[in-house]
Amino acid sequence: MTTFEGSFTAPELDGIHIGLVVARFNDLITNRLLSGCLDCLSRHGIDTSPASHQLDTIWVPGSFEIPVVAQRLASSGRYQVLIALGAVIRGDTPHFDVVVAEVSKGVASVARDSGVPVIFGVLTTDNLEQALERAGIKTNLGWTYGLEALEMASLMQSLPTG
Ligand code: INI
Repeated sequence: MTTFEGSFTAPELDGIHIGLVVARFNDLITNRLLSGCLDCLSRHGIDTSPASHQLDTIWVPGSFEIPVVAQRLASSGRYQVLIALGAVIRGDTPHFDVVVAEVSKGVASVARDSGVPVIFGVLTTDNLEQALERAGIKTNLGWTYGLEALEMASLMQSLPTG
């Protein structure tokens, strides 16, 4: 029996390329997720400097636009893993369900169709307070998404192909 699991500092992570797709809508939250994510990646040896060749950050207007950009990045062949960061807050708008459905289904199908893992770092909350709690007030899930990205990039490189 062979057991496969990803790690966070493995040699196979040397030189990997990570694409971050970040929604500007609710950027009070998404900027916080992004900084937590970059902190995690940098503490695991990824070059997160402005001159980095390992990391590209692409801003989109809202979470609804994440899948089309993720699809473009995935098909480029440049990235071993993508991270989608967004914040969809229910508030009073029925738009919430439309945006959540589109981004969640879209991100899942990009990952499945391309074979490039896409970390689903889109917060879906009832209100701003819950989003803030998850974006640094209590914990910063951006950090967790960074860790999951490294684990998936490492895991996918260790799995058999063909
Ligand atoms: N986009 C978000 O990322 N979060 C939201 O909470 C949100 N709400 O509530 O409307 C939102 N809407 C914008 C949407 O993602 C698109 O950018 C827009 O509809 C243009 O296509």
